[in-house]
Amino acid sequence: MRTQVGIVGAGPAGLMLSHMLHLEGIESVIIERASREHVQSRLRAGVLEHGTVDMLRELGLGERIGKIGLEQHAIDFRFGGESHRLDFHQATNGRSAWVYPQHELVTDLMNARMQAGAEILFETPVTRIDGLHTSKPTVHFEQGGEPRELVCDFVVGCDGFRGVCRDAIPDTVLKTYDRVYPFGWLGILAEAPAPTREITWGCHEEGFAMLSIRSPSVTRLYLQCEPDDDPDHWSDDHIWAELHKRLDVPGMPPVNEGKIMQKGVTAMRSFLAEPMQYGKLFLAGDAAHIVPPTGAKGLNSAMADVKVLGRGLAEKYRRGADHLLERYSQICLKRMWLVQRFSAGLCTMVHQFPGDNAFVRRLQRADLDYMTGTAAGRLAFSENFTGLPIET
Ligand code: RFL
Repeated sequence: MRTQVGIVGAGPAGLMLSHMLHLEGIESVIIERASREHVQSRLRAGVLEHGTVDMLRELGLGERIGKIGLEQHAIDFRFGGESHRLDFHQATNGRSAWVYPQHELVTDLMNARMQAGAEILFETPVTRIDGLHTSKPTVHFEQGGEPRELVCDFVVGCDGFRGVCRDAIPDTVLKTYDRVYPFGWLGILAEAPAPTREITWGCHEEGFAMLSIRSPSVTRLYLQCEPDDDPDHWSDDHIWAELHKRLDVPGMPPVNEGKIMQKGVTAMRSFLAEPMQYGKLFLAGDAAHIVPPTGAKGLNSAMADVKVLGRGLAEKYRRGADHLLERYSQICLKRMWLVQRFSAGLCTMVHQFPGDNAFVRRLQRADLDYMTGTAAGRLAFSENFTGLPIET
């Protein structure tokens, strides 16, 4: 098999890149380890930045988000027994965020690619890639248990944190940065109307909690827990008691209880790999970087990488210009370190770390007071939360 751009992974990064390339008349093949059903049903991210939504609209993918996406103007931070509403729409003169679940975005992308007759191979795990410094970079994969090869001009690793593409960069070249947090998130999906349309964060001295509307009858809720907690150790009664304790404040409607439809624990880490390009290989999305979910940046950062890469490849094929492609890693890393700074900072501000003393806890409180109670604090949060600019 041969194609222009071989893409490993049919997550949001791989599908979006393939869609962008198609609009530019560039051929691609996506090779995905899992089944189509599995890819489309994974419940993950839920909050999109202003720039991500603009990008979806510009690329003809704005219809369903216009119908079922929920535009957000503020976050309600709850601490000290009070509500502190931070209006990021006002602080940024009109920028928003949208609640739009990742599986809906993946469905939009999958439908667009399928309608255009895209070549996406499912249940075909990639085993390795090679030839990255030759004119025939090759993706080796398995199909029905048989070894197969895809020869391309460029290979893009959109295969997530546990993919194989990053391994193709030699240890002497690749530098990784990592922080593992001593807690995780227990996430539930509940058949219950959210008490408010706005995302609510409980910054409580017994642990963080978060609430986000998913639809008029479904709420997504998270609780800080042990990083290796077994979700089955949390009874429904215990979950609701903790959510009430960490999120409810006087004068605001309490958390609504309902049937718990899904329950899982996510560990938390910050991770970044440098460089994001090696020969004819480019890494995009979780393959290159992971952030704790607190800042809602993982999916959005994947979209930012793909925007730069899609334009770079378009310039290369259209005009033979290498300018943007050569700067891909540098452009993405510069933005990504700012995203890491925001995500790690926010994660540290709102969670309880085992062993922290009273002084550290008062500093956390002072950070929350500054962020919600001063114009400078509100602006800094709002610029980052609604999305930093993407240089292309
Ligand atoms: P993905 O989605 O992990 O897709 C990678 C794909 O590659 C495939 N793959 C392979 N295919 C072939 N051969 C191999 N050897 C392969 N190895 C892997 C996999 O099967 C998969 O299909 O990476 P991508 O495309 O970079 O997208 C990244 C996002 O999925 C991720 O960053 C977000 O979900 C993170 N995230 C959030 N991001 C946001 O922007 N806003 C949010 O509100 C938000 N909330 C979250 C989140 C992630 C969470 N979890 C579960 C980690 C909330 C949670 C709880």
